[in-house]
Amino acid sequence: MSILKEKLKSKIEAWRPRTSRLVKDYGNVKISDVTIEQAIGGARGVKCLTTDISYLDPLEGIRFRGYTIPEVLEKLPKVKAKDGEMPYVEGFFYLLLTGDIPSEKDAMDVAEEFKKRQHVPEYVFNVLRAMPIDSHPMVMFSAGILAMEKESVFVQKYNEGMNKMDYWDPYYEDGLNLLAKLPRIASFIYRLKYKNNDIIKANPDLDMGGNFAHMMGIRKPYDDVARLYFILHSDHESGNVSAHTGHLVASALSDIYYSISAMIDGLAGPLHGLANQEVLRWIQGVMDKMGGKVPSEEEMKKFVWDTLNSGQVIPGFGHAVLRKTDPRYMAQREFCLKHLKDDPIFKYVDVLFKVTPPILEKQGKAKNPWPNVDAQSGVIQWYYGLKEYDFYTVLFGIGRALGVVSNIIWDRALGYPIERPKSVTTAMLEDFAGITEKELQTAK
Ligand code: AMX
Repeated sequence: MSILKEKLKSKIEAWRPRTSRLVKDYGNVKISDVTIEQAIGGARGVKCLTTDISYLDPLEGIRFRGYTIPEVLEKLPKVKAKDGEMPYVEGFFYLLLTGDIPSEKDAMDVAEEFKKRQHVPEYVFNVLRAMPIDSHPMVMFSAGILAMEKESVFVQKYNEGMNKMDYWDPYYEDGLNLLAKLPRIASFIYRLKYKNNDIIKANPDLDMGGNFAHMMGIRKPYDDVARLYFILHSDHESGNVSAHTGHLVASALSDIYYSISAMIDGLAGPLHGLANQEVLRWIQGVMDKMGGKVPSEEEMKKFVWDTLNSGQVIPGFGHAVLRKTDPRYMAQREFCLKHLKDDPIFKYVDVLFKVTPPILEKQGKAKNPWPNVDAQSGVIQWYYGLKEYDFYTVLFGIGRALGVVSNIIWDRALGYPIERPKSVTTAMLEDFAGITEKELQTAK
């Protein structure tokens, strides 16, 4: 058994009594109320999911297994490659799954596991080649993942008959098999779609981030960009659309391939992961109008107001939970200030950072006027030559899969049941509100 799996097994065994005790002895303790606004408004703030992989504080931002982003970047084993300053993604996955900071040996052991599992069956590429070349890359990514469903170890073991307590094991096998293949599938889509089908073979000596950069055909330090990007986008607790979708689908014991394909579909919405491509599209629109010149603050304010006045959102700003600047934004901003501070698009992003929050505050609608992760990520990709911005959400998807796979393995390990919240009707809500039949008739 690998170091990671051995460690995970002991963690699961130690954790199970805590969950069982809470359900058995304290199951009736109330942790949240639900208002009518929450029942209609997307369950915002209702505490009804459990995860230990990450926690999102509205003011502090995300912590992965209790560690802030700067702590994660500082504590995890760093890539030894020349000029590398980012940690191994594989070591980060060890942290997500076990809750412990890995030693370098632990991280390298996971990297070896990923290398062993990275081969993608040829039929996946055939499926992708058969799709219309103008399909959105997120559609292709989701389809490529789903095409591999027949490889599921869980389905095979389940059909043979297995104990519920052991479900996590084949989910772990499926999860690692899938994660190891995602960079290959994603880079294949990129090269097929945008680089004239000039596919670059994997380099078995490289780690996940390094190999991804190699297969994309983008030079250093893009390997570090990939590592940072995958880590930052991995997890944002359980309630966001992509994480929740993955968890929900897997709760029906649909295997990892179904769950992660569905997760990708949820991520593809413009209010969620697609916002990173929308940010670049918005900036490009402004650039066209400005003839490439960096707008002054006054000029940028006008563009922001024009977008708002036409009833559209400013992509990359606002958040359902956060109430301050996203630390994932800040980590990428720091990277930009170090590596590309004179880049024209970074200057656009910088001016937007200054002018947008006060405008959103003045407009008074958005509960959080501050930038989120997506406001900054596209500019880095663009700078390193990845200018096909409809591909950006695929990068987000690779990262998000790390967190969602970790969550799903733990869901099965702790025996979380099939998810089934309860709906009510509008009439029931009116009844809760004490609105009488007479009032309803008068309102007509
Ligand atoms: N620009 C303009 N209006 C905004 C806004 C923005 N960036 N953010 C929120 N608002 C508006 C909402 O559309 C809503 O308007 P309405 O009352 O007319 O429907 C109002 O402010 C209240 O919304 P909220 O409670 O502050 O936000 P929410 O929880 O409903 O939605 C989010 C959160 C992220 C979808 C929203 O802020 C948004 O649309 N942002 C722009 C898209 C974006 O950047 N998405 C990426 C988020 C991060 C991620 O998941 N990757």
